[in-house]
Amino acid sequence: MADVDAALDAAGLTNPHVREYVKYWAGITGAERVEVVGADDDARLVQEALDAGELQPVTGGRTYSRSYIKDTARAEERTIVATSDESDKGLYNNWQPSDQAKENYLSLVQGASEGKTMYVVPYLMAPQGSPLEKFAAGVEITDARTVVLHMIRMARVGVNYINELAEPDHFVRAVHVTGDLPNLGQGTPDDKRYFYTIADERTILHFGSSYGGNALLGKIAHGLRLASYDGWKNGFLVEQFLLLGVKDKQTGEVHNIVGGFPSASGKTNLSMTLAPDTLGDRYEIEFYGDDIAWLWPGEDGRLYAFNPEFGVFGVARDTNEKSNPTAIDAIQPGTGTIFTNVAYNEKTQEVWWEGKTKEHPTDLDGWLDWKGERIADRSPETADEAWAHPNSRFTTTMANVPNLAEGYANPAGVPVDAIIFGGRTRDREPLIRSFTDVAEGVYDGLTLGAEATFAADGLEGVLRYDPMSMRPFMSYGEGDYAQHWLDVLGKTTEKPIFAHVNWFQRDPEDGHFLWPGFRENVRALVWLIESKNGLVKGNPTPVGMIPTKDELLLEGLEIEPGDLDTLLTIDIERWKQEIGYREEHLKQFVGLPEEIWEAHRRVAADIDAA
Ligand code: GTP
Ligand code: SPV
Ligand code: MN
Repeated sequence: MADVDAALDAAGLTNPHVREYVKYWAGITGAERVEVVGADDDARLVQEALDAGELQPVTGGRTYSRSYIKDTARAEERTIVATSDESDKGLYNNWQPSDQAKENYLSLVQGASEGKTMYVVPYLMAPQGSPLEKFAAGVEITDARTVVLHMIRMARVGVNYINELAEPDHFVRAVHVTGDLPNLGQGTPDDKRYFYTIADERTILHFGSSYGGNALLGKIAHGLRLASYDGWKNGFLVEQFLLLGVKDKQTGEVHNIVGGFPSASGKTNLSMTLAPDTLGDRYEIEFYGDDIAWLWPGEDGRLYAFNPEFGVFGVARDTNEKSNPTAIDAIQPGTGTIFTNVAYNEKTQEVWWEGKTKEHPTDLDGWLDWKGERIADRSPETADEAWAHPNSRFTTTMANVPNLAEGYANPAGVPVDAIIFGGRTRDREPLIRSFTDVAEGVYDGLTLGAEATFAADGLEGVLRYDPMSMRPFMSYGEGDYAQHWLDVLGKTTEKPIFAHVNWFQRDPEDGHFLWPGFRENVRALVWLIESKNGLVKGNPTPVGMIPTKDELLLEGLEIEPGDLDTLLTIDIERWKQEIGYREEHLKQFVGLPEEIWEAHRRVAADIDAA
């Protein structure tokens, strides 16, 4: 048994409630040692992980980690929100009574960390001094050293964040036990993985993974899922949103945009992007956040937002000098980046993923694929398999992001000028359409329909609705969620503009993307801001304003004229069909506010009349 008191004393962890919580779980899991960690421990822990073979070295002081082969993405069907109130049950949150969840968890983790170290990771998911700081403190306990190293990059980590809480008992208890990964029956009827959020007790209990959102509990489980429940009860919104500023270098004006796109649909890329060369003299994108935003009505009547995270857990695939030079800079030698499930060269200590370069390295010597298998030994049958897992990622801390906004850590947050939704939609959705009515904006978010991606196990390509991009992170009922959105925005006097964007429309014949995407997406954002400022009029349609060709800044854009025409028009027949699908979708939500139904009927009637 670990001498928990000695470990907590040595680290100067004085908060009595945290001490009690750590002791309780050390007893249950049977951890052999307890160690409190902070950001200062990073270099030592990296070295320990290298020595133990948990990480491999990558040139320039970076590292590589390979997760268990069946543990490479979030497992949505194993993710459960539990509370003591059955009216919290929604369509998507896999609700369970909390007693049942806690009992099952206790049986799973009894003695499960025997012989291991239990790391205690105190963290804060907010800029210090924020009005929402009260909801941001947490303590993850984990039996995986690589999880600690990710947390240090992704969150503010240190004992100071929990020793002096105004309410010492008000922190999130986040328990992570890895489990015996090769024997958990992943994806079988006897699956032993459970990822619980006990929302009304501010407790997270995860078992059976050491990957991403399943294991770095500050990020998705606290920062998104649990915090959205806190937000519902306390008057703020918590969303899977990027947060960026569009800076006009000529006038010095900055307009801030939040964007909800489902997992692996372009939030990191957009928030880190550079304006295309032909617009670069005029516009600049400032990075605040790429995955989560907390939003609240400010005293001046505007909507405010901040990013609770401290780093970026970005999809590696197709990240290259052309698509995202900023991201490439953020993962250079000297950044301390951890690469996960990409291909690795054990001789040269380099990494590679699909789309990093056009062709994979020609000299196969030393290369291992994401499963750790030697590429040079592949058989003709496996020769064409991807080298990197599609959900392979890089983890880098915020300070490495070259376009980081100066005020990213400002506790006051930034005012939000626009809210955009988007996803992978192969037809129907134009490049961008904008609207100003709040109910219509919320309605649009609730009916966000997109193709699922590889960021969740086994779902790639399935068309599904993903309200506000929150489907996997929803913590309470959708009707209440919609009402909460209306309430929060109802408290603002200066409303943001809304837009729906789509970078992923395809040619029905050959499947190519009609829009070149990536840096070119800035053109659509600039149009949106000009439209908010009344500088462009747009072309009115039943589903919002879309840009005319003259209004979009097209200089230097390479695109087929026919493709551009398709991107800027509405297929009314296809939209009529969509309205029927939406009706079925929205009917599933218990207690959907009448305002949302009214918005739906208005849009439907306008489409019918078109
Ligand atoms: P999560 O971290 O899972 O929430 O994902 P995300 O929304 O931040 O997605 P990210 O920016 O990492 O992009 C996911 C994938 O989409 C990557 O492989 C990108 O290369 C690709 N992608 C991003 N933007 C575009 C775009 O404008 N066009 C095209 N064709 N692909 C894009
Ligand atoms: C997502 O899947 O939306 C992510 C990555 O941001 S993970 O942390 O694995 O959830
Ligand atoms: Mn995400």
